[in-house]
Amino acid sequence: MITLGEYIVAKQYQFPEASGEFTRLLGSIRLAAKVVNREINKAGLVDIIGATGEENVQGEEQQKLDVYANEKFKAALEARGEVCGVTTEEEENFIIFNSKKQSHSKYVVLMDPLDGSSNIDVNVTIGTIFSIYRRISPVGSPATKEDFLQPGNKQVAAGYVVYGSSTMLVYTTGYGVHGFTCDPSLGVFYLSHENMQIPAQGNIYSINEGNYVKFPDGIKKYIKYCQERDEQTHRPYTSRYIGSLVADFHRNMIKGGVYMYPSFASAPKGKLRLLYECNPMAFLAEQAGGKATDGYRRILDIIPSELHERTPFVCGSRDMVDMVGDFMQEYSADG
Ligand code: P6P
Repeated sequence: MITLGEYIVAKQYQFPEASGEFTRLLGSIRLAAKVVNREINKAGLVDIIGATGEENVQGEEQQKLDVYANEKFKAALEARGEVCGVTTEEEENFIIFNSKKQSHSKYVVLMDPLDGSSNIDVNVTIGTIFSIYRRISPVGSPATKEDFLQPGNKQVAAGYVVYGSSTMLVYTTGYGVHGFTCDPSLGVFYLSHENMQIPAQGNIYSINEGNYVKFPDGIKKYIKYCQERDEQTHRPYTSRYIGSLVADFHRNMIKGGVYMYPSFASAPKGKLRLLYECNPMAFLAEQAGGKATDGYRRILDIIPSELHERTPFVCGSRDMVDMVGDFMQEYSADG
């Protein structure tokens, strides 16, 4: 039974230049995840469910737990002093941590502190997503916007916490994807899924078909396309859509499948945010043998221009993502 802390230290050799800062940085995320997990597990009993009556920078109704999670992760990152700045879904601009120690740190973090928060009040799985980069601005100076606008292929680490039937922290540092399950009696994350691999094929697709009613045949054409391409099996395809990216992604990591959030009329760039939702999930997917595109381009190669920019997103089993790409090119060719 290896704990997350022991595992991170044991793998520290993979970061010869790191002087333990990275280990302490991951430790601060682990701590905040435990604090948020504790609050989520009693959300129905304390005044922490429901909306705040405020809107976040996305114009979305803020849930009390959104704000709580945002504050706890920011506080943990600031207190540990291993990052010089953070961007979160809940903050309009990036936040600079500029104590002497913090301004000399090498890393910045981007986060969706609580993803899928519309599920909080109905007790459905939600998650936290994080993405870590080395800063490009000079150490000792305040973090700059450019530190946060790096392409996903520059990430040094990414991961998520899935608050489900059990709470798991899953992360990659570019050396595979590893999952840790929290023992609630001890509040300790133990290694439970080492070197996770997404099955190359699967029969689960996750999409909000309600967004695409203007293309009544669109998804049916995709499934038919998969089945024709899948001539060996013609397996029955299954729709599974939880409304929580982390939950859908995690299931597909284990069972195989594809998650899609293409653009549509009222969302020409799709809904998901490139920096703190799509890039970290794309890094994890590729490290687990899967793929992530915007239907055409590799997500990790997209050059960001804004902190909260959105992108169409297709992610999961390699062969199913390829089929979406082919299908979308063929389908859009049909007009
Ligand atoms: P819709 C949650 O807001 C989220 O960002 C993802 O976690 C989830 O997959 C998606 O949006 C749900 O969006 O439009 O289907 O409700």
